[in-house]
Order: sequence, then C-alpha cells, then structure tokens
Amino acid sequence: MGVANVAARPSTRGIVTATLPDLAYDYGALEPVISGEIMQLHHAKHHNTYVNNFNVAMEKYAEAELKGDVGTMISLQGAIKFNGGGHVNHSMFWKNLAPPGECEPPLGELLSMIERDFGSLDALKSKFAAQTIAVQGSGWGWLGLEKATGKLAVATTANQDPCSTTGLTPLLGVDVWEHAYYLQYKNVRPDYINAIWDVVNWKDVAGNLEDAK
Ligand code: MN3
Repeated sequence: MGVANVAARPSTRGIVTATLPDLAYDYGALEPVISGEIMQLHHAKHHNTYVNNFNVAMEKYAEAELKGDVGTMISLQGAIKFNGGGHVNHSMFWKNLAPPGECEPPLGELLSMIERDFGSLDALKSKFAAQTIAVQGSGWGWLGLEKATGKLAVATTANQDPCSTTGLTPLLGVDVWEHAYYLQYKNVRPDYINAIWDVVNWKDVAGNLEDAK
C-alpha cells in the first residue's frame, strides 16, 4: 500500500484526517547533505502546518457537505489540494530519504528499468536534476511509474500539487521549495539537488515500485 493510501485515513466520524508521521531517523541523521535544523523545521513546522490546515479544511468540507452547501465545498478545494498535497508529498519524501551510511544504489528490477528507460542511473540523475532545477518558484521533482506503459518517467509539479496530477504514480519525490534547502544551500538549488542523491533511499523507491505495480 503506497503512501498516498496510508497518509490519511477516515476517522470514526467518517472525515479523512491526516497525522504527522514520525521520521525513521533523527533530524541530524541526513547530515552533511541536509542539516538537522532544516529537517527539524521542515518536519515539525512546515509539514505539521499542512497536516493541521488539511484537517481544518476537511472538517469545514464535511460541515458544508452535511448542509448541502456546494459553493463552500468548491471554495475549500484549493485548501484541500494544497495542504493535502503537502501532507502526501512530505510523507513520501521523508521515507525516500535515509542516512548516507545506509543508502545503497538501486538494484534488481528498479535498476533494470532505470537503465531501460533512461540509459543509466547517471542519465536519470541528470534528467531529474535538469527538470527539477528548472521548476519556477516552489514545487517538486518526481520519478514516477507510468502504469499504462510500465515505464519510468521524470516529472515536476508546482506548489504542493501531488505527483498523481501528472498521471504518474510517485516512486521518488524531491522537495524544491526554498524551505527544503535555503538555510544550507542558500539560492544554489543545483548544489542541493546534486547532493541529495547521497541520501536517497533506493530500497524505499523499489518498495514503492512494487506497490505501484
Ligand atoms: Mn517542504
């Protein structure tokens, strides 16, 4: 079951609610690639705010639905997309990362598919970096599975739009909002993207591929 399916679940009242997930590692465990200060703020402040605002919006949505207030239901959809997307995206992102000493290159079927669809792991990294560095403003870079063809593809989304809006099933997401790197990398997004490969948890990416099939 993928992150998108477990990141939010119906409460006893029938309203879908989100919960901030614990990280599988300490805030400082991704250093030197991502500082503990960034991780702490990013998880405990930014992600938590998406969780809280998603839950508020869903509560309001449920109230509006009970009243048959379609106008209010529609007006809440932007907040649900933004905050729900923020929650789903970050829930996947934390699991896509692991301490540098625990990360190993992709193997097996995932590696075969990368070599088939991009030529090599380095070629995938280059394509991913080029597209993700080029995201204007805030957004995400994605490695995803195109289920119809069974092929891997790289995509980007703006703001907190989830990968599913591109038609791909997400396997790996990289946050390129400035809050993800600015305290450490300042304005140099390419340095952050090029460094992040040292903390990509390819085992988790392979697990997402298994779940997506
Ligand atoms: Mn973020």
